[in-house]
Amino acid sequence: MTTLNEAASGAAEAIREVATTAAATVNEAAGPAMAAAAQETSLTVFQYLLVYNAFSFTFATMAAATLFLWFGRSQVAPAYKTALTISGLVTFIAAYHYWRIFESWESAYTLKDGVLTATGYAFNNAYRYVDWLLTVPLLLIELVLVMRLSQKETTSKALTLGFAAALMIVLGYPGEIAEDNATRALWGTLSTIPFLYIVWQLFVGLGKSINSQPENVRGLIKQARLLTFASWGFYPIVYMIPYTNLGGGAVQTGVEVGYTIADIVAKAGLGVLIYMIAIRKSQAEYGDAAKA
Ligand code: RET
Repeated sequence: MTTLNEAASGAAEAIREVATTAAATVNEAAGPAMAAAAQETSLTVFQYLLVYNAFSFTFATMAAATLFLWFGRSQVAPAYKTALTISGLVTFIAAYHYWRIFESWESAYTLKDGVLTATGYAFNNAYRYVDWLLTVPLLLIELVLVMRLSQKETTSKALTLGFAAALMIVLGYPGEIAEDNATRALWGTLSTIPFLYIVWQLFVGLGKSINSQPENVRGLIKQARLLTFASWGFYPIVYMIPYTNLGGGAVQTGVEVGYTIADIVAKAGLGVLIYMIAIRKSQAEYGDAAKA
């Protein structure tokens, strides 16, 4: 019995040894292959720098817009201060995320002696979606606030538009990170449903209340609505860049730079328009805004 046990444990030991050696060999073989994979990138040096500079520029733009909008609060009537506070919050949240996106881009690649290599650290594009999840509902609320509708209308519009915006972002993310175009198209289509609802609300729903606005701001509010519509329409177009047969590097550059341009227009651009609307409405309703 003892001999049998001894034989069995000896056999087990031998098997363990063989398995360990085999695993070590596999690891040795996979090691250099994995290291080599980490070096590959289809980005050119130009594309890498273009995205790098776009992120850096956008961080500066968002930070500057935040200061402008928050300092601008003192120039408008109390009723419009919240709209400027929120507008500045949107650009503040964006500035933070662009800083993180920039850092993530920096750590994903190294550019040394004119040679671009991937470090193996993944570029994190979840920052973008987390940013949108926070800022898109705020942007819509900002647009509703500056119109100064009745309490009931403000609450119901802010809630339904905010919810639809969050749904649009949550449904878009699985498609954004999908490897294949079919999955991308599926989630993109689902995300388009709340997107169309928002566009319809902006044009039809808010359109009605525009007519009750003071004469001198109607044009600006329409402009703000149009700017929102045009910049928002740009996002799904950028989302579709991977369907083209441009190379991997060009696709990645197009997506990053495209979303970045859209973000500047949708956040900082809209912020400036909101500021102008608030100033004009303060003047129309209170005369000198500073005294109001
Ligand atoms: C996704 C996925 C594909 C379908 C659609 C999309 C729409 C995105 C939009 C984003 C807007 C972002 C803004 C950010 C600024 O703070 C998610 C790309 C329709 C409209 C305004």
